[in-house]
Amino acid sequence: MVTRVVPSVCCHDCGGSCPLNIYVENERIVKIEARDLGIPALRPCARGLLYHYRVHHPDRLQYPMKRAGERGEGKFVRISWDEALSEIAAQLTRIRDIYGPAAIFNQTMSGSLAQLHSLTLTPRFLNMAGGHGQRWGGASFQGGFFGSMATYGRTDTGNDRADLLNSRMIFLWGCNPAESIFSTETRWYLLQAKERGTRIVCVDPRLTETASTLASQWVPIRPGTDAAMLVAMAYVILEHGLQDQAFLDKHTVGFDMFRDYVTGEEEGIAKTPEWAEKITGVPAATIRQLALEYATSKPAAILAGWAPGRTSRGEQYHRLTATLQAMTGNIGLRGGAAAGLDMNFGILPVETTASKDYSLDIYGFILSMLSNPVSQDKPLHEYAVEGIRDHTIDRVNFTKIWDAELRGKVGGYYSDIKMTYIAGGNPICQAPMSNQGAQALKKLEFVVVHEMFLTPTAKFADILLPVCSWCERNDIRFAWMFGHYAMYANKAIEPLYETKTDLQIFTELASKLGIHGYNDRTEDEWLQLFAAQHGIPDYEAFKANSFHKQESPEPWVTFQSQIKEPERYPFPTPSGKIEIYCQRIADFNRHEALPPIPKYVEGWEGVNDALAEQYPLQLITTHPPKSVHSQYQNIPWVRDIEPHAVWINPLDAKARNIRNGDRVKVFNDRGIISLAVKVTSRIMPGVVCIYEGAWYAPDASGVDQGGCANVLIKGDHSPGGALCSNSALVQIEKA
Ligand SMILES: Nc1nc2c(c(=O)[nH]1)N[C@H]1C(S)=C(S)[C@@H](COP(=O)(O)OP(=O)(O)OC[C@H]3O[C@@H](n4cnc5c(=O)[nH]c(N)nc54)[C@H](O)[C@@H]3O)O[C@H]1N2
Ligand SMILES: Nc1nc2c(c(=O)[nH]1)N[C@H]1C(S)=C(S)[C@@H](COP(=O)(O)OP(=O)(O)OC[C@H]3O[C@@H](n4cnc5c(=O)[nH]c(N)nc54)[C@H](O)[C@@H]3O)O[C@H]1N2
Ligand code: SF4
Ligand SMILES: [Mo]
Repeated sequence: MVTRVVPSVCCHDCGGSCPLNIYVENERIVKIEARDLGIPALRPCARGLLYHYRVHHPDRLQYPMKRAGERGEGKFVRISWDEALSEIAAQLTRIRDIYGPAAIFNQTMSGSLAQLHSLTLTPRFLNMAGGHGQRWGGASFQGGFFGSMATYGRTDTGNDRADLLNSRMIFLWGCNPAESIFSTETRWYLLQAKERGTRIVCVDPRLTETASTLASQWVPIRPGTDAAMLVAMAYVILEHGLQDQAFLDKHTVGFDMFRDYVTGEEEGIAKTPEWAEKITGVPAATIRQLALEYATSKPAAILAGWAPGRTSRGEQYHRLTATLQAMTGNIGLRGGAAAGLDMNFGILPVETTASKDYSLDIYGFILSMLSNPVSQDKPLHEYAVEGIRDHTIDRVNFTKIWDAELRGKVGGYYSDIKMTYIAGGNPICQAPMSNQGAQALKKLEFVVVHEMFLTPTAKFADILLPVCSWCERNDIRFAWMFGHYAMYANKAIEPLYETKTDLQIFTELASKLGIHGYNDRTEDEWLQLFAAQHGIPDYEAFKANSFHKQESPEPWVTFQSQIKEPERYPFPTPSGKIEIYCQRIADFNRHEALPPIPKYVEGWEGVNDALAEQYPLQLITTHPPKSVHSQYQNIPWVRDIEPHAVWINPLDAKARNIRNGDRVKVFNDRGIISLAVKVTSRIMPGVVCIYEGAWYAPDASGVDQGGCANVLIKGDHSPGGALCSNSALVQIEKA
């Protein structure tokens, strides 16, 4: 038997990028191994190594299908590609002509995140077909995006992970790279740093694998209160005169106003560690100790995870991490960090003074989404501020799509939505308000889904199209942080059954609709062009090795030039400086929940909310360590090694007479889910955790037996537009 070994890279949406060898026998993938590039940091996890279980899963969708039963029932009949594409073209034209293009919505999410096959394919197609209803505010990092834009005018604020070796102290704030990756190299460099004696502190309501293996201190904190701890740390730094005043004077605007807020000059409340202890649950002595240690351990880095940003006032946390790094002069410095969004895509860092404010641009996707005839292309952060004034703007926030689909113009939205297009996403499970989502998808006139599997969302399709996995196509892949490398995802096998790539599908649909220019190159031509644009000299060698590393003398540190030569390299903000006070925020709005200087602003569904009487537990819905969102839910070994369960502290369990392994109901006004319970002191009292990603499976009485966390998450956003998947109050009872 001839075995072919295909060099490739894992293309999952985890922030990593891991080299793989894919073994193929008789057009079947029989094994996937780690490919040794001599870079010890780049080691894949089980999801990459077992991807063939998804590729060759017996439930793979094999041919195009058309709905047979009621919408959502999951009954389909086989049709031909030509019938399927003709029906989509006809329905799209009908709906666009009757209701206008804004009636067609794009709900594609992160199913495909390589550079060519990406989430831009859907909006590109819909824009060329006349425009579409668009969203603002994403699921992932809107809090960081907004905070970064406000403070730095830029979102690509990350440093090379290798630079962590230069830090004397590292905060992993709501950040769990041992399990949620964030660039494959992160945990390896953290381990090296720890071995060198760097102090690593994890601030997290849970004792994660990161906290227990990489950190020297775990600081449990109430969800959504991180801003208060950061403000109190600023208080201690000021109290001891430890701020880097020269840095603040030279590189920032608005620090005086921030200082007055912190000391209590502004509103009479000094933001002492004792003040913060009541809000955060973190002992004042701990806050003091950490603040003093931080301010005297230069260079220090705060790695700002995105989970605290997914709370009802999440952008304040992101702005404060940047403000503290500025107060301690730790920006643009080896071993420091700019915080903010803390992400960086691509092979080569580019020193730019330009503002980068469109979220999809930062990924460097090959096919642009082009401009949308229906929606204005203004900077996205402006939508954030308009969005809290009212929601009659020409976009719908990610968290309110179901509501917009259900209520349309009557509900104050800009359009009545009639059709949705989902090409890579499982929004019933992954967007808030799953119960409402099921209602919304039933109400629409037409639903198209491109999928590998019959997911809870795919069940609602009118036309369901089978797509290839990333082993059945060619692509290029970057990680979320510069490692100065790109990887080539080589096609290991031909597309199985009748599957096609999303790009092929949209290309064929475009030609059915008489659209020119959707895609005028082959896969290989696009990738070759892209490689050349990114300075990869020999495309064939890149493809054969599946790897290109751009040599760089030392690890990249963002904003080094801005700090060294501020006249030549101003920050891309209106003031040219780091904006602790943001005039743009002040100009657009006077909403107290979105102040122009970063503050702790109490949000909804925290411990002081009136709802806490009825629903006393704070729910966080963390990314599943052994899955990519909802993607491994149908792989039995994942369920075996990571049984789906709600985490609860022994004190809270005892008070409810609940024992480890019991089946429980977790509920609030938005719904009820049923799942097993994991009693563990690895989560702080008062907080419970359910991993996102479980497949929604309501029973006849409406109780979700799948245990999908998004049944319980509110369909509302932070003022800056963030999904609030870590701001929800619930109660738990024995089932
Ligand atoms: N409660 C809660 N909800 C969350 C989060 C949270 O923390 N808590 N996190 C949010 C975040 S950060 C994100 S990024 C989103 C992710 O949300 P989604 O992107 O909806 O998540 P996935 O479950 O990965 O769904 C992707 C789907 O695409 C399919 N797929 C895979 N490859 C392809 C392909 O090439 N083409 C097509 N057409 N389909 C493909 C997969 O089978 C899968 O069903 O979830 C968000 N939802
Ligand atoms: N294994 C795995 N890795 C992934 C993904 C996946 O699905 N699975 N998804 C990828 C994607 S798309 C994204 S966007 C990233 C998301 O990565 P993150 O944004 O880091 O998200 P989470 O894993 O949800 O949360 C990280 C940690 O924050 C803690 N946390 C939750 N709420 C709070 C809070 O209010 N304050 C503080 N201090 N901590 C809090 C959680 O307990 C958790 O340990 O992960 C990526 N990596
Ligand atoms: S899922 Fe992420 S960490 Fe795991 S192999 Fe794939 S890219 Fe690497
Ligand atoms: Mo994400």
